[in-house]
Amino acid sequence: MNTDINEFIAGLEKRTPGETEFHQAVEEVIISVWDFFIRNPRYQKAKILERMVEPERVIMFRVPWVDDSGEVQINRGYRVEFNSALGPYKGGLRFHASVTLSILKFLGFEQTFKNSLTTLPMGGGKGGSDFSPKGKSDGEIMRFCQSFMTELYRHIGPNTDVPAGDIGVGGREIGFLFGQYKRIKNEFTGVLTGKGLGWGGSLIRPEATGFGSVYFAQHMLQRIGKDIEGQNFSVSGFGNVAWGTILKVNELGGKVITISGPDGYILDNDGIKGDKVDYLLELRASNNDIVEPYAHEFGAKFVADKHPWEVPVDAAIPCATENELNLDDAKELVKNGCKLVAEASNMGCTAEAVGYLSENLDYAPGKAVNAGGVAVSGLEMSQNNMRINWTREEVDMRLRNIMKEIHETCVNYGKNGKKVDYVKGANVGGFVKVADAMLAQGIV
Ligand code: 2IT
Repeated sequence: MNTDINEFIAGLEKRTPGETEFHQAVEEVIISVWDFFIRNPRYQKAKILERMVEPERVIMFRVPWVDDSGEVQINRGYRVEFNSALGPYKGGLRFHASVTLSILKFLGFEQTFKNSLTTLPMGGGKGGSDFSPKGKSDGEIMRFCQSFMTELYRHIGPNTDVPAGDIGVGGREIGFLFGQYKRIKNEFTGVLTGKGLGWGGSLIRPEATGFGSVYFAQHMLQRIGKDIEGQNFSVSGFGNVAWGTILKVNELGGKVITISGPDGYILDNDGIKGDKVDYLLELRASNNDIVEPYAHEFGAKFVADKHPWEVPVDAAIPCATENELNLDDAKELVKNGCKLVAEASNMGCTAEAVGYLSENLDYAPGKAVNAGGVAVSGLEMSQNNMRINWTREEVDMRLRNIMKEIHETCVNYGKNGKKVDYVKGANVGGFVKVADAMLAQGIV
């Protein structure tokens, strides 16, 4: 039996060579839950951790499509069905040139604990493709989505696996994917979330990841006697998560002064508000994947090839992608007086940055902070199954309650004297439910 954490990690690395992002995500969880695991022989005996780090199923497939010039293109499609102990596999699809099996395994692994934290009945999964929407026409995106779904449809279903969006997959892509699923299966079901409002989508789903992240940050701040109002925030990214985050920070009286893209970051000391927030949607819809045009449009400063973490702020909310904030960035934030980092991106901080931030300010990990997105996906599934639509107020009230409960779970499992170890809180809180369900369901 495995009672040595280093042996456990070495074994994992040996079985999954080169999957560095996956190793990073697993190690963080293993370190958090190890004591708990060792103290509970029934988990050890049933090899719960060993089973948890092995996806239930990995599907990889060819996605051929024809571009606008008539040339045949081949991409690779994936669905990692990680854990179904708590419900149907649930998690987004990512379309980005950087997508690898390692990245989707790390995302699917984290999704399992995140979904557990939401308290809703959802297992964990993730999928996507190395297809890059950058520079593609709407027609090309549609043909790619149709080809992708022509293979994926046989593996998913409203009670089996319910994908949604992630980086590179928004309302437009979900529409194309849903249309093809419906055409092949001749079934109108809630097989995807993030659907349009007129055809089965939920109010607040587009805003949910950002709104939920700010609700979570608000609880973190309130615990240390502060509030959103009057605070300056830095945000990275300029997609759906950044957009929702900025809307909610503004509503609660804070100010967001940065966004970023692969080309660099924008510094707008007047605050990103009003029309400027709507402009983010235009930037994303253009498929160019750059933020510099914002500077020309609104007379703000553009800093090429840099991350926004060098800007002095009270709080930072990373909203872009994994490992977007490293140890040097963490030191810079702390040096400049930042008091809080609420990670809205999945594994946005490197392991070294997490260590440094946790010691020097209040830091919470993506699987807790950004769980509002998948939580409202869960609410979309409920509405689809009941064939009703909840009001904006109803969905928002449920989202607020879920984020409050996730914060309480983190405090319960992560309290350490006056401080809260949000990493431990989120990991142990997410783990217990999944582990107990796996125990109850036998060796499967
Ligand atoms: O990382 C995430 O939680 C998502 N991309 C959302 C997943 C979902 O099923 O809504």
